Amino acid sequence: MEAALAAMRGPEAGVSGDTVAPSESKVCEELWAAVPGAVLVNNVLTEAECRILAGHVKDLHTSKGQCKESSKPRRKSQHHHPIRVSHQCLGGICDRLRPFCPETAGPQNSARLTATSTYISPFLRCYYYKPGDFSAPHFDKSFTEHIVDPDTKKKGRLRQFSSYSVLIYLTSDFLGGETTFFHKEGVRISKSGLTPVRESEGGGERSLDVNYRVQGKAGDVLLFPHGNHSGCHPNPLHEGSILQRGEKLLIRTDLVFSPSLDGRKKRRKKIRR
Ligand SMILES: O=C(O)CCC(=O)C(=O)O
Repeated sequence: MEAALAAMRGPEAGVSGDTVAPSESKVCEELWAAVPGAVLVNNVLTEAECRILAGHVKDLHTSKGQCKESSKPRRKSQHHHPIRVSHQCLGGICDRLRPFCPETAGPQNSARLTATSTYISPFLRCYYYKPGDFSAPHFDKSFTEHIVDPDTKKKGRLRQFSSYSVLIYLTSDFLGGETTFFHKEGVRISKSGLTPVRESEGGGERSLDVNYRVQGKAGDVLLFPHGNHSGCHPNPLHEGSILQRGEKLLIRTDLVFSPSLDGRKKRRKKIRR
């Protein structure tokens, strides 16, 4: 996986001489209206790159076996295995996606995208869905990293956090399996804050009101907001809808932001007032 990602170069060329020309998808205005902050970018990866990465995702699933339900169930279904790669191997995809990424964590949050080559989290969740598989409705959680005092081990200020999910679609030849966003007005949320209550009561996704469906194709990348940091876009309720035919493979990661000194000063001033 690491080598396949490292082989991806900047926007001008993919592997085996194929060129990529990432561009905002035609559906972007509609998508943004339904899910503020979301952007679908087409042609970020070439077909060859998708084939190679999909092969690695499948190998990972073969070597690690079936995804187990976690002992602390977060969702009814999870069809991914996580892996950690180096920041260096993500340089090519960072270059290709940069023009489509938000500068700050949210419209009213001044935290800035971390350095050019490290703003995509190297923690990758590799999904492999087969017919009948789905990811139940949920909210994505922001990861946070604090400065830790080396002596006391106490957590200090926030060093960085994620506020966007990144879905890299690797296959197209499937039916169903959309990334579906729901209206969340009136939906009761579980104590964890990550799933609707109805899911655990057995109602499932069928009781939710669909807001927008994204049918990602191989090479497309979907960015959408997540977490609950102040000043960020609302966190959309979504699912990986049930796959009817074929195989859906994708890699999910996050965009990472660093709180700006300015933002911290402003917050301190507000507190003092
Ligand atoms: O499979 C999908 O389309 C969605 C995956 C998902 O919901 C997630 O990674 O948070």
